[in-house]
Amino acid sequence: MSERFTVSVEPSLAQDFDDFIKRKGYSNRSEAVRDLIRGALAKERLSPEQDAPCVGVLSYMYDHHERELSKRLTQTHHAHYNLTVTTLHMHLDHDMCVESVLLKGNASDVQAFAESVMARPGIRHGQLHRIPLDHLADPGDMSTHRHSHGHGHGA
Ligand code: NI
Repeated sequence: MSERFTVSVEPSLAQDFDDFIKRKGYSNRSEAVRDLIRGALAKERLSPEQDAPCVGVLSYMYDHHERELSKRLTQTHHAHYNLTVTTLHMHLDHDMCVESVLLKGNASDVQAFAESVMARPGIRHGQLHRIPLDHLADPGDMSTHRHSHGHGHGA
């Protein structure tokens, strides 16, 4: 079931929005508005104040010949086994690797872990995407993340 509501905006804003919809490829205004609402709500849920449970997708590129880096990355992942669900590794060529790490935990823990990886020397193009889980029927099922948040990261 959908709920309908009417929004009034000035003509120039409506024109800008319609141009945006065309550029992004939305089929209609409703779909675009739904995405914008979801985006705004998700941003708030992922804020430090609300710190919702979330899944995170962290990806980055690195040179596996940097031996210390590979070793330390593995150590970091093991130290946070409660956050890291799985890692996909792609050998791009003789030197470079791309990894995509699926994370599950509270928004702030996922963010802190991702930042500690992305800030490491040798890590390139690091990026984190987080999706809040509170729309799920059972958002509290954090099977890989049993402890409460707000602690240090010494697991
Ligand atoms: Ni590789």
